[in-house]
Amino acid sequence: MPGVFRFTFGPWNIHEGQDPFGPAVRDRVEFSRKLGLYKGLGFDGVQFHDDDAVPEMNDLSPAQIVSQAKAVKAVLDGHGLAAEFVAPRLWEDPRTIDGGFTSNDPACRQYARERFRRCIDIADALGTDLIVLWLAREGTYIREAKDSAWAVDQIVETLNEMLTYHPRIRVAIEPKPNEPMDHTYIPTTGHAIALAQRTVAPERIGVNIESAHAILAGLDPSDEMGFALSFGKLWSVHLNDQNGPKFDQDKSFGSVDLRRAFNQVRILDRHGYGRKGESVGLDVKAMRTQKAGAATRHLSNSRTMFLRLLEISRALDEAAVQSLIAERDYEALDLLIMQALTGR
Ligand code: XLS
Ligand code: MG
Repeated sequence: MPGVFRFTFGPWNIHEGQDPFGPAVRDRVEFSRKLGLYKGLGFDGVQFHDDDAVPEMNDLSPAQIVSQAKAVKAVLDGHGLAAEFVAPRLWEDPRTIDGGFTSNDPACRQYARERFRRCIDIADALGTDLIVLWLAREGTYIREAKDSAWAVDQIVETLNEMLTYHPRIRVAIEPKPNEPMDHTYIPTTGHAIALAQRTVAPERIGVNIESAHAILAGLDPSDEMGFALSFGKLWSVHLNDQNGPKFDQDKSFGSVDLRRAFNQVRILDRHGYGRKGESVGLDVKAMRTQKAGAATRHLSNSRTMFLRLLEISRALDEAAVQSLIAERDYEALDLLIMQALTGR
């Protein structure tokens, strides 16, 4: 069964252009204005950080948080948009300097768990059962700073607490090997899926695979996706592109390596991705040099490339592909794919 594709992005993907070396270069676009841009760009769903939905949530009571999130849900409904997931933003607060769940300070660990619970409440109010968990600072700059076995146990215990806190919530871990940390504890899809097995509800832990994160780990994103698909655990994707192992670039999908992008589209399509309600998230950022007026083009361009590569994948002569595979003539198969990608 072929895939069914609906597209999502997060408000952080319309970005002011600041980087670690320089300030914003574009005006801030208000969240309410961003919501008005989704449909025109070809997107049907919104990915949230908890405080994208409820800013300053640390200053609010749990009841106030839920009521603000419900108000956001009404605005989403008005735009015909759905919330795909909510992710706890656990990397900006002073209490998460040394990580959240794996901080060496018990009071900081407590804060991180509390924040996770509030994030789950927000997801509930926005009408989604999916939480994405990017373990941003759950790692170290130097190995001696934390005990890595203890750290993994802390993550398992936290997940157990959350799975118990809400009986239906599902958590898609978004693995990333580094940045901001030197090393992060759950760096790959395999780690995330192994971790799931240690929780009280393994069937409610899956993954969100980001192309760039897999590339940073030296892995092929489409094979990572295939691994997760084989386990029935691919619940979201963050498609983008990345020029080698350096900082996380969030480049437009397909803009570095078209064939690598093609293979991501192909594996998703061949395994009916989207038929259980999964979305195609595009975690892309406009270049810092981009002028404000067109700083949403990276989103529509990424979607356009996805759909173009989907067309190419579906138009391949499958009989020819199968016969080349049977003959083990991979040189001819290589050429067939390159010809398809170059339009001849
Ligand atoms: C950062 C991540 C982040 C997550 C959501 O590298 O991609 O944006 O997708 O928390
Ligand atoms: Mg991401």
